[in-house]
Amino acid sequence: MQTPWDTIFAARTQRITSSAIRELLKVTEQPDFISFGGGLPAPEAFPIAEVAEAAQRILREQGTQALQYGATEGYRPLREWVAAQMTSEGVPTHIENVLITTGSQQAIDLIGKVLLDEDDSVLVESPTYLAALQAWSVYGARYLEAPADERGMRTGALKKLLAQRPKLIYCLPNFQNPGGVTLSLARRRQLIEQAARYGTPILEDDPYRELRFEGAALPRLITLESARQEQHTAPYNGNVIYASTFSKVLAPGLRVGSIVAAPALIHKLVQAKQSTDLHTPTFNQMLVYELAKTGFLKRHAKVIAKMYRERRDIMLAAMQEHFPEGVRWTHPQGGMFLWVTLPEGMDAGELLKTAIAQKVAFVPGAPFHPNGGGANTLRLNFSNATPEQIHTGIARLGLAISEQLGTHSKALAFA
Ligand code: N5F
Repeated sequence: MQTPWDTIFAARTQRITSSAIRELLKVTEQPDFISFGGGLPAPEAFPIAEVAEAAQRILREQGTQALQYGATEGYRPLREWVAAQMTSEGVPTHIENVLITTGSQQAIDLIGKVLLDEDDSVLVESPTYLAALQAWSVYGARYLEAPADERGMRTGALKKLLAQRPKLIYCLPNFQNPGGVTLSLARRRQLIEQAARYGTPILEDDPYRELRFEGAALPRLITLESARQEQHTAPYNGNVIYASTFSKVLAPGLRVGSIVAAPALIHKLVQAKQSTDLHTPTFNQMLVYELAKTGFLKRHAKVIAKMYRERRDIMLAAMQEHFPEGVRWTHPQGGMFLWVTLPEGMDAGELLKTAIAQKVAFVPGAPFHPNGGGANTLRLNFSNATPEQIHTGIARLGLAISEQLGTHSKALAFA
């Protein structure tokens, strides 16, 4: 007898859904397809020669260690590097504050695993990173939404929301995914202050920080919060959980990220990670460390930011040229995404069908809204396509929007 799989899945699998981004990746693999969908780095920016050279050196000099199991906490020199980095940014960080993760996606998942009980709520920006929602929904999370505008999460709404006692606040302060917006300094301060009042932890998810195109960098939430702590020596013991990743400044295929947080939380996260994957690949961690310790990654981030800035500018100009009136979009100061709002009543999911027929894709905005809404919004990635593809792709998309808009206004006229 064949196993009836559908009938034996655990009850929680009903809450496991597939990511709109991952699903889209399959469609966009066709030739001549232009994708503004997934947040993929520009392949031209991968430092292949440097990685090859470091890999050979590691295998030659530390080959047995590189290929062996390692500690769940992570490769010690890389943890020390992260700690030194954060300390220099005003957060007194000890190695016991640091956990190396398999990408920051794992950080998000592990945090859900150790903090969220069924029906616990998480306060999120709206819209927010859909794969965080996807991860936490499995643990039975519910969501409270603080809407975001051009200056990030609207902190005016916080008091009322925090009174509902969410377990966690999830915030993406820099070049937010999906909005592309950056949390202002005043709002950063308000967020820290309000969260401290209730003792609510904040997960600061910050993968795009190094990819700033213009303007001065704003302090991290963890840095602002650390300054408020009574204790100014390591280990850091505050309420902010800082998640970072090497995916955007080096390569996502290596799957290396990090968490900096209070030792008591790190300890629990380590236990949770043990049963998940034992540890992040040793070889990959050593590679990251080799490229980080020399300052190469810092310099390389600047090269990437320059490339993405050019792509953002091309996309903004092309949208100005090709998008019909009534369509609005954000102007990110960095990162990889911008956010488009179509005229009220239009449906980005419907638009995607027309767009795919014209060989261009984006991620519809609805899945970034945990409690519904956002049907007329969409996310565009500008890092992965070449300048030529951006020109062509935005022209195709403009045409698709105009077509849809025509049908839409006709439908309205006849209604
Ligand atoms: O560190 P890593 O590679 O696991 O990145 C996860 C992650 C965590 N937090 C935020 C805010 C992110 O934007 C990401 C990466 N997100 C990309 C996206 O398109 O939204 C990558 C998804 C790529 C994919 O699903 O193939």
